[in-house]
Amino acid sequence: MNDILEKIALCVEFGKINKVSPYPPDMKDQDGADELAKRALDEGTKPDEILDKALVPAMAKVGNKFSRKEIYVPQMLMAAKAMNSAMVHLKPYFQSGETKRKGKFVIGTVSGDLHDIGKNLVAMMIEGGGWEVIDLGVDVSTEKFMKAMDENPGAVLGLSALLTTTMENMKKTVAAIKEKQPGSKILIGGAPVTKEYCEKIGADYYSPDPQGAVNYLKQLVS
Ligand code: B1M
Repeated sequence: MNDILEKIALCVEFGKINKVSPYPPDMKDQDGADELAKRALDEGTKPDEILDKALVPAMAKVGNKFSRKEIYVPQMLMAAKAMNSAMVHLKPYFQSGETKRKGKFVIGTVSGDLHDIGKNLVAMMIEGGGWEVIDLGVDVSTEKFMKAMDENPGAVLGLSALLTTTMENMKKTVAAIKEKQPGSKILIGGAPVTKEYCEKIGADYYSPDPQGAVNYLKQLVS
């Protein structure tokens, strides 16, 4: 890997957003993911190379450290922010169609549920994994999920629920989507959700954490 890609990867892994960002203290006054991604593009590095060789592996490292409880939510959010600051420069290329994404991922927190911290982490990690993420937000009705899936054929659907009461709405959404689009893939997660519940409601996969979600999507397209 070339020097600038290695530096971008380190910035993302350790949450160095830009030069003025004081975090992490041992990278103070150094360029962050923001400046380095812009420079890499200016020097002719392809956007998909920055994504595949720097951002994706760095976010995978972050996800694995989080799964192993070596880092916690704040560090993961800083890493995701650093990744987003690089993505700002890459997005125009992806949006113009010049560079292809791996696929589309529609995500939301189910109806009645306002918790979005975990859902946002999953969305960020999946975006860092090279997917286009359509984030419908919180308290998303079955109808809204169905509309988004209709508008984005072939998209994988992700449902998050944090309350035992709203898990029931997950079941409703899964049933409605599977009836209309039997071939669609649905991934579910959230603190009260389990593998057994996933099997019971006919979703395709349960992941306890963002990295598991990224790995599931990765194997869908490999
Ligand atoms: Co709420 N809340 N809350 N809350 N809240 C919980 C979930 C609760 C366990 C607290 C408790 O009582 N101990 C409890 C639920 C009890 C239950 O149902 N069994 C609870 C309750 C009761 C409530 C209210 C009803 C309280 C009230 O008003 N009486 C109310 C409900 C509002 C509503 O949604 N309608 C409520 C409100 C809130 C706040 C608004 C104040 C706030 C949410 C702010 C926000 O999200 N923007 C809040 C918070 C912060 C929490 C706790 C403290 C933290 C949740 C969190 O963000 N965790 C929570 C207690 C706790 O968990 N310690 C609690 C960190 C986050 C990174 O983890 O979301 O689990 P998590 O996501 C993980 C995994 O689950 C997974 O990846 C993430 C990273 O590892 N994951 C997925 C998540 N989604 C995934 C999707 C996937 C794959 C993996 O694929 C698609």
